[in-house]
Amino acid sequence: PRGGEKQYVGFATLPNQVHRKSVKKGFDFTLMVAGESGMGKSTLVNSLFLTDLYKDRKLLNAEGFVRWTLSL
Ligand SMILES: Nc1nc2c(ncn2[C@@H]2O[C@H](COP(=O)(O)OP(=O)(O)O)[C@@H](O)[C@H]2O)c(=O)[nH]1
Ligand SMILES: [Mg+2]
Repeated sequence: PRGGEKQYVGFATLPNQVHRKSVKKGFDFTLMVAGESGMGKSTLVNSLFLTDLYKDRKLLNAEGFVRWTLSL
């Protein structure tokens, strides 16, 4: 190919092909963030992915937690 054009065939470009396919089709992955409560884990993940991962989550109050634990 001429200078600057990307090559999509051939064994030598395998990493480029895999990268291109992942970007096009999407992929699943698991991320674990560990740390004390209030350290900024949720904020970090939300910032990285420009989203609000837990916007629908409701935190229970103390009474709710007791009832939830007893119901397990
Ligand atoms: N100053 C400062 N505050 C932060 C930062 N990241 C998060 N916070 C604040 O720290 C508090 C706890 O953050 P959160 O993401 O809920 O912590 P989590 O319990 O680890 O998930 C929130 O009030 C955030 O706004 C940071 O980088 N700097
Ligand atoms: Mg959190």
